[in-house]
Formats: sequence, structure tokens, C-alpha cells
Amino acid sequence: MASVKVYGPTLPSASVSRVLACLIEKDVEFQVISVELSKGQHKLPQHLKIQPFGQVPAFQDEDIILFESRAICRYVSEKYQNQGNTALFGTNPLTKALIDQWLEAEGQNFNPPNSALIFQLAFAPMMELEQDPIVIKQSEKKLAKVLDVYERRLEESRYLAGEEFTLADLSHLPMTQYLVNKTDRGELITSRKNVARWWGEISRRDSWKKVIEMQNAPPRA
Ligand SMILES: N[C@@H](CCC(=O)N[C@@H](CS)C(=O)NCC(=O)O)C(=O)O
Repeated sequence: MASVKVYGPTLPSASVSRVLACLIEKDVEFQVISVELSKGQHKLPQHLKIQPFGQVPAFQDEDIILFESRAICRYVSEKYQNQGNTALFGTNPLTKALIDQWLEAEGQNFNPPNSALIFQLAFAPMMELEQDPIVIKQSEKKLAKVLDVYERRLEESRYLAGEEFTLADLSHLPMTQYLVNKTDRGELITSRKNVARWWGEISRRDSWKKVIEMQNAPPRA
């Protein structure tokens, strides 16, 4: 089997990390093709052909080209259904629907306030931009409400979509990692008993540890 290609930067990128974690869970061989954001390579015509919005990741499996990290993860899980973690995207219509439901919750409910908070607390200072205290307060409040829903859900089931680790959980890894490790608001996760237990379990998976190792590896020449 030829290896699939992920186009992404050497620096950590949440959307690229989501795809890499999925490929590792599914035991799919891959190579990362360097697209350096700092050099504007994601805006070059050759990259726009595979990611028309000028972002990373883009993904190639032989003659198939895809963008959007969550769509790539769904494709990888279906195409390589019988290898690696076979429960990742469910095995029947109901489990698939439950996984999709929580994947949507991640993209629509969790990610917007979480990304806004991370941008304000971690990236704005690095980029020497002024922080906006109103955005910080509102995002924290919104995220807390979302996590209260997660807390109730995770009281009744081990993982978001049921008793198995699935794409729904995996999709939360990159941005929760940022919240816990790159901001001083990790308590939003650790102060909620079931969310904290869930985060502990999913972040200790071998697949995620490998992604972190790749992120910490010295940049390629
Ligand atoms: N919804 C997209 C988001 C992609 C995205 O925001 N990528 C960031 C890196 S994590 C990027 O390319 N940023 C550079 C830019 O937008 O110019 C996905 O999940 O693939």
C-alpha cells in the first residue's frame, strides 16, 4: 500500500495533528509534505490547487485529494475500516450518528469559544497583539457552559459517543491540548471530574503521544 500524504507545517498545527492522530489510530502509513506557513507556502498556487482556502492540512491518497481535517478523518476511517482501530468511526448507523453528533459538537460548540480563548491567551501575546478582555470573558463563559454539557454526558458514558474511543474524542485532542498546556485556563477541564477523567484517558493514548513526539521533533531540514 502506497503511503498517503499530509501537507502541513513542521510547527504544531491543530488541524494537521487531528489528521495525524487519526492516521496513527488507523495504522495507515503516511508522509508529511512540508508546507511552511511562515514562508507563505500555503498561499502559493500549487497549494491552492489542493486546499483552495489556502490553509493546512491538505491530504492525498493516490489520486484523491481532500481538505478539512474532520472530513479527512472520516474518509480515512471509512476507507481503512478493517485496519487499526476499527471502532473509530463506528460499525452501525447509530454509532456513526452518535460519533457525528459529537464531532459536530466539537466543531460547532466546543471549538469556537475554545479557539477564541486560546488565540487571546496564548497567541496574541506571542504575536505582540493586544488581548481583548471582553472576548476572553465571553469565550470562557461560553466554553464553561459547553463543558458542563460534556460533564453530564461523560458521567453516563466513558467516551463522548459511548463506551469506545472514537473520532468524536480524537477530534478534541489538539485544541484541548492547547487549552491545558498553553493557557492558564486548564482548570476548565481539570475542575470537572468526568471531563478531567476523559481528558486523562484520551491524551494518554499511544496515537496522541506519537503526535506530540512528532511536534517536539527538531524541524526537518
Ligand atoms: N477547518 C479547517 C481549519 C484549517 C486551519 O485553520 N488551518 C490553520 C492551521 S491549524 C491554517 O492553515 N492557518 C493559516 C491560514 O489560515 O492562513 C480544518 O479543520 O482543516
